[in-house]
Amino acid sequence: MSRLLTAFSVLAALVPFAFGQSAEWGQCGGIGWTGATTCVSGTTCTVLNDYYSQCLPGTATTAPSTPTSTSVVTPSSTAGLHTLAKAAGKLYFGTATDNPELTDTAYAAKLNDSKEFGQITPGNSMKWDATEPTRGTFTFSGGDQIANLAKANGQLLRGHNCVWYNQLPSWVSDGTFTAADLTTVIQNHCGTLVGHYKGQIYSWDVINEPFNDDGTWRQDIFYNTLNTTYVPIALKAARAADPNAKLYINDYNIENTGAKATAMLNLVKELIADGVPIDGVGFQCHFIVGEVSTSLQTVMEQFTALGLEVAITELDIRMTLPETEALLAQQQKDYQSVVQACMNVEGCVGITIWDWTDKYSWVPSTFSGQGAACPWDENFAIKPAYNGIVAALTA
Ligand code: 9MR
Repeated sequence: MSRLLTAFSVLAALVPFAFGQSAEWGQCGGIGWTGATTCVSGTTCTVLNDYYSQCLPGTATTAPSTPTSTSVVTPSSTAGLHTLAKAAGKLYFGTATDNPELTDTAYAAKLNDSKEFGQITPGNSMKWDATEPTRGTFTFSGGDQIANLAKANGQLLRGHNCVWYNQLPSWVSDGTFTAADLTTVIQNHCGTLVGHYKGQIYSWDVINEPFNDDGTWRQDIFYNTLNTTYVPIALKAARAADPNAKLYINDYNIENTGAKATAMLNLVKELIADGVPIDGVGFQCHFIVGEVSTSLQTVMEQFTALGLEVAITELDIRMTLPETEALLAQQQKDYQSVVQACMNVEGCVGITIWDWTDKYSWVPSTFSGQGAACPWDENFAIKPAYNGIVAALTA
């Protein structure tokens, strides 16, 4: 390995500009890497592991050293995560994906492996901006691509999502609506979207992220125009459009007991009391290494006690880079404990990770300096986290 790196450095030194320079956060070295090995000014090429060096902000105080992390990880089971989840009585182990990634053939090959993933969620292509960019004009090509993939692979499909404050086209987010008008807009959007995929979807995130972290309602176009009534309006439209799809409300930071989880519980109780269709609550589980919820099982049980199902819908566990052996070991424990919480709750139907590889994780572009949140690394090699999941699925 050090011989490889040395050869690389010599080559890079001889032709310093031959490959151009990598951008901040870009790759700048590692086994098999043939791109740029120098970084733009203000960043330093830092060895994160044998396979990946990255342009991190700042100037190096010492030369990059031989990495201590990432010995090759041997899977503790080769059965596949979905196969193990099924054997343990769950409906699925799945992953989010996104349309641009599907042109990466090595990525697609793993995604299509239904032993590993028995369920997929489109990360973006069923959202409002993608499906109804102008009022009354629907475009389903991106969503259809993922739906067709799920069908071809025999994977369950999770619809994501009907009503969310984010990724709205401006005609919705900046529109001026009467309550009656926005009611029609929501009914038409949810009805047409859910209706288009009728019979193809296991569950829909009908409502996504309705609450602020303090448990108050998020002030968006829907709440500001319709107060809380937008929730039953959307759920009823979805039910009418596909009576067999499980209808969910999905959110983050409801994984710990507290104001936000309580707000969700109260909403669900009210919906049930009012006879509004609601089948499940999704726990996104975007966590940080060393800080995963310790009350996830307890909160989930509060919802299953009401007769609902629950699911882990967007699991990833990020860390401050660079990754180290210690962080990866903690991440393994964290993945194990989160998956174990679902295993311990009968009504927790399955677990979805928010993409399986660090190569396509949303984390680095959202949280500067953080990443490595997925169970597979950027080169599609499993990380210790994978064995943490296996341990929970086979406990
Ligand atoms: O993974 C999605 C990413 O590609 C988008 O840029 C982002 C924009 O908001 O949305 C990401 O997915 C989010 C999901 O739809 C809802 N929960 C949080 C997810 C991560 O941001």
